[in-house]
Amino acid sequence: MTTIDELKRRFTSADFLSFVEKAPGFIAIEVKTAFSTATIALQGAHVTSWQPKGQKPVIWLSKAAKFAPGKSIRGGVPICWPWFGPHASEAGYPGHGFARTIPWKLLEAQKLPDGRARLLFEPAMNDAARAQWPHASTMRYGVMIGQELVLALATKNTGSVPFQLGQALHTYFQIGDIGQTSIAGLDGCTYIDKVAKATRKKQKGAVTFNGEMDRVYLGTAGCCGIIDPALKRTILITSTGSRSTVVWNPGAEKAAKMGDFGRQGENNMVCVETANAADDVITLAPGETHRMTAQYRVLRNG
Ligand code: TA6
Repeated sequence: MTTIDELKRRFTSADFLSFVEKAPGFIAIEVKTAFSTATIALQGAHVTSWQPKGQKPVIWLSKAAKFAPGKSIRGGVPICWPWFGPHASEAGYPGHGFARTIPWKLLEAQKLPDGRARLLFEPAMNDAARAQWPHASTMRYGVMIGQELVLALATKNTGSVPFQLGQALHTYFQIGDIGQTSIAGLDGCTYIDKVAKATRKKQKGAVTFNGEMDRVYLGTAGCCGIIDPALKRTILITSTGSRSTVVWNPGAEKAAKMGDFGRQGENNMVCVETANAADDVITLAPGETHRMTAQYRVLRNG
């Protein structure tokens, strides 16, 4: 497990980084650039904040989020890997895979000539993870912090047989008021409606919210926008290597039951997840690498 002293020693010259211990054994990396600031927990390489200069935070983090080894963090950008949702056959395996609750290693951190910061992580697989994922693979996760936030997840099959890969960047976005918020760019897409017995429906127009919503949009085109009149902005989401977009808001009743949403947290967040899930799960051939990226940019509206 990486210690904070080891990080400070390795990245002494990186004046754009600072390392904090949010809780015993729970290290976070604070990144400052001319364009924006970000925080990344080493567990799960979990981006927990990103705030462009002059903007309100773009990434939502529950005020009741818990920072404990092995416990998923409510908010930020949980990495769902190497499966999305419940495991296909093992009910006892963790929902959304193990990547978000195991320790990761910071491999590299650079300040680019244009002022952006680029960090590269890889998961420190432990015995429990290997037991749940008996496939030869490597995985790298890149985080680019600037006027935009760019996340890149690359999985390589280093074995001799194909395997199925499900994944999502399960991003919680901060919004002013879920009741006024809409999502453009999914019109005409088929989705699995998980709050209606997983029936398949077709999206008509923009996505609007009225209580719990949990949808897996299939065959999506890699560009959508969260239109937030309350905060007078649109968050533009573009992706590559992703065929699914998951849209989730738990609604008041489910959020209250989850216990780590904070008071009415569900009013100020929406998950729009860049994913490969359900019909869009990837089959990775031996030697093949699959790369999925998500890019977030804030456009002011007024
Ligand atoms: O992405 C939506 C979803 O699959 C919902 O069904 C809900 O379970 C959410 O993820 C949060 O899951 P978590 O395991 O982080 O509580």
